[in-house]
Amino acid sequence: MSRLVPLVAIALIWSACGGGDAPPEGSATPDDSPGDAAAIPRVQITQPQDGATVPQGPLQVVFEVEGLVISPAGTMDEGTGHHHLIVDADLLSWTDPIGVEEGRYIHMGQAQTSFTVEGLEPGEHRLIAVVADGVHVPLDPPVADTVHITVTGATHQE
Ligand SMILES: [Cu+2]
Repeated sequence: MSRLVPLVAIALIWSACGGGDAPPEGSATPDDSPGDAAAIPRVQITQPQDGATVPQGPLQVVFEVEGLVISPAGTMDEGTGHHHLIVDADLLSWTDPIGVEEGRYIHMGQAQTSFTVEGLEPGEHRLIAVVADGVHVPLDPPVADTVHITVTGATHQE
């Protein structure tokens, strides 16, 4: 019976974002574009940088992409997606919609390119950026980045 829980969660995410009944179009696109390696989409967390030590307090996380267009949730055009930030948690699936959990699984559904994380305790933390499509399914091939940071407890000690 526990299988029902994730299904319900997915259904809620779907309806909450105005997802309609767009049919999947898995194999409709012929792969006739070899030599496109330079255009592979990528995302990078540009702030904070990997390995950074930051003071405790609100932390602005900034995302930059190449090779795709950041669009609001619900947009299903090819080559578009929106940012997701996963704080101290794992991406649970590359093929299912990313869930919503305050402070852990965060959707930038209005095409934001930064997000301010609050409440990080002193210590090590991991931030994962994932770009997903209009219904929150991670892009294929994956567009993701991970940074590890350390939050210090002592602020303004200079
Ligand atoms: Cu999303």
